Amino acid sequence: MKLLIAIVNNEDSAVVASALTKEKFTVTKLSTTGGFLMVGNTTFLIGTDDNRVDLAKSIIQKHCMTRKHTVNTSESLGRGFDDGALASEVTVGGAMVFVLGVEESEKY
Ligand code: 2BA
Repeated sequence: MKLLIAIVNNEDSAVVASALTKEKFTVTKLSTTGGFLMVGNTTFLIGTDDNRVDLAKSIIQKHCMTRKHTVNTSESLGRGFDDGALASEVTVGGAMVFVLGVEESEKY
């Protein structure tokens, strides 16, 4: 069994959750915050059999878009007030997906 941790843009999260559950994945959706931009994103926890990992990844990839984000002064806290980083543009996602091995999974 594997645990996927998928960090996606808030704007894609509803369609990703819907597409995953439609394919019978069980997901937990967490409200999270990126440490660089300090803006909200969504983290999915997806526990699944090894042979379904590629399907989950392809669903996430299909529904997550890359976006440009202009960084402004009020979002500088996460970068330690680094003046050089202000008013710059970064490319955010698609999605960031980590795949972890699960030693044990039990439901009570
Ligand atoms: P944030 O940390 O808010 O990062 C937003 C975007 O800012 C990143 O997009 C990247 O383009 C840029 N960025 C992040 N850290 C940077 C740095 N130290 N220097 C310069 N630019 C930087 P993505 O790479 O698509 O990441 C989107 C979100 O996914 C991140 O939001 C974070 O919440 C998460 N994430 C990405 N990689 C991660 C990792 N290795 N570990 C944990 N979380 C990660």
